[in-house]
Amino acid sequence: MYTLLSGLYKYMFQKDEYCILILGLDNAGKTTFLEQTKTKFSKNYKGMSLSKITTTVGLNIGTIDVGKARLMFWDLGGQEELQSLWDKYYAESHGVIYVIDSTDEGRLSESKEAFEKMISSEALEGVPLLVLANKQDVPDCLSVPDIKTAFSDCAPKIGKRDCLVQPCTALTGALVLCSSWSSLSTLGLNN
Ligand code: G3D
Repeated sequence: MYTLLSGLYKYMFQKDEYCILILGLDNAGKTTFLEQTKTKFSKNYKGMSLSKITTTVGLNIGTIDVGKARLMFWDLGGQEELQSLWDKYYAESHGVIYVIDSTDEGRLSESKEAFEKMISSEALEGVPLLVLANKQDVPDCLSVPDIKTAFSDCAPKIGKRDCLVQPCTALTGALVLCSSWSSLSTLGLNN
């Protein structure tokens, strides 16, 4: 009887847990994206002032519940010396959000190299990717087609896994909420 009841309880209330990595170069807007997401999806979470966010050094963690899914985000530092730590988290991850600073054309090739190295990892084979072209509020920033063109030679390495590139403004949350989350849903991470 206890087993039956506990099974029923788990079926009704237990959430499926997914680990999502938030990766990208330093200054891309990873922490800002995570803060906006937590503010929107966590009832009692009072977000930190976005103007006080400093670039990720080490790891920021956030958990949100969306429907029957619990999403655990790991926002990893993007400085060159910290990128070598990314692969320690790959085996645990169910999805990757890769954030690009659309205003920083000068570092786009650096970002592409980090992206290419990341998707080349066997541990991430088949893991869905959501690429966010962030800072779309800034006039004359790179558009999604610009970024797709710059990253086009990564296509063979992306292979058959789900991959979407979305415009995003983490600072205001405007596009973060409407497009990024429907994208996660499309990728099957948001039940
Ligand atoms: P990181 O965690 O990837 O290192 P942060 O990046 O989240 O710390 O953001 C780096 C800088 O980019 C921050 O500015 C932040 O406010 C800014 N930023 C993040 N998202 C956006 C966006 O959508 N639009 C604009 N215009 N700026 C954004 P500071 O000045 O604090 O360094």
